[in-house]
Amino acid sequence: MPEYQNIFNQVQVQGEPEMGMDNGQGLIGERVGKPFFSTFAGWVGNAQIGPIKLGFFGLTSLFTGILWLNIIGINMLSQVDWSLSEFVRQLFWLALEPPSPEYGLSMPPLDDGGWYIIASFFLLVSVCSWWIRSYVRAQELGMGKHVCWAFAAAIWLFLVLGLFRPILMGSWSEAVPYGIFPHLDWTAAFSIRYGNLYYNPFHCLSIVFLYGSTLLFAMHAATILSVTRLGGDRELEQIVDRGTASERAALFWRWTMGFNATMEGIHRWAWWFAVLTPITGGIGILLTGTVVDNWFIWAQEHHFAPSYDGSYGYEAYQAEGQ
Ligand code: 07D
Repeated sequence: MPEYQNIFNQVQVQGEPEMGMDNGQGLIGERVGKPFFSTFAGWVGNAQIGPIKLGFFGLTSLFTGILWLNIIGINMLSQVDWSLSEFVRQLFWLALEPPSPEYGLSMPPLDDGGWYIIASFFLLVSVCSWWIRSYVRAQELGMGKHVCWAFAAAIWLFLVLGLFRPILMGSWSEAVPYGIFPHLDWTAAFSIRYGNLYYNPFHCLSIVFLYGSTLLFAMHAATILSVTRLGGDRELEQIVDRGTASERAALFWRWTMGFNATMEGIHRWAWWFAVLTPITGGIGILLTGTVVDNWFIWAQEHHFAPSYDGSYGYEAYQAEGQ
């Protein structure tokens, strides 16, 4: 009887559903849904689906999240005269836009950003409830709070984009529109309006950590997969029964680049790289328009971008001011 599964071993063992530890807190009764098995899920992870524990914050999060999505969808439908086929055809271009600038931080009419504010309020409640849920779930299982704090880093960038920066700029019109292409157009317009975001050093840092995360993820995943035939993916055995797998993996990197992470340390590298992506990104966005009005000129002032012959950029800007 095979006792272990991975992506290369598609023999899926199915028995009584695993209900997990109760941790002495009587949690089992609060979980909902009759567990079932999915062969497809088993190919990419664990074959058992459910039960799930929703609780107060889970339900609040789902409820407000669905409200947010529906307010956006119904507004978009109204923009195409309630035609379902046009809604589908134009979906990628449709948007629920933030209020016009003249309303500042006041409540605008429903059809000029009012629905956007209401939808955003529900999204805020939804995301925060999901964060609380991640904290409480970890607490009840006696775990560390690493997932919650990593999620909080993403929420920091989300709050900077939709709440903190608009408040500092004095207008909800600064927030990001809801819509597939419209939110991408917003990033391009934002970049151009503030003199090219590539010259924002925090955008640079955020990209370093974003790309760095993918590189680390690939290195770690490849390292572990390359020693699965020696049991390297069997995490419990690797801890209690030291074998040749992770030692060999570690040696590979020490011989390849002179340094190797440890089994614990590699996960700290991964956590910090991932978390620093939105932390640095949020700092960059918060500074844009509030402290720095033009990143290209900022970069020229700090000898980070070249000034060329003075016919444009910083020199031209200074000459204009005289
Ligand atoms: C967005 C925030 C957390 C999200 C949460 C989720 C819901 C509900 C709904 C399931 C990801 C909320 C929940 C919405 C879900 C359902 C139904 C995290 C987010 C909590 N850039 N750029 C970054 C690159 C350019 C611009 C970061 C590269 C141009 C702007 C990242 C390039 C322009 C902003 C990055 C490039 C421009 C960014 C995002 C290349 C014009 C930001 C990090 C190669 C297009 C954001 C400082 C992240 C930022 C950002 C990468 C180019 C504009 C590193 C690789 C020059 C306006 N860019 N960018 O983790 O932080 O996002 O900037 O050209 O605001 Mg950029």
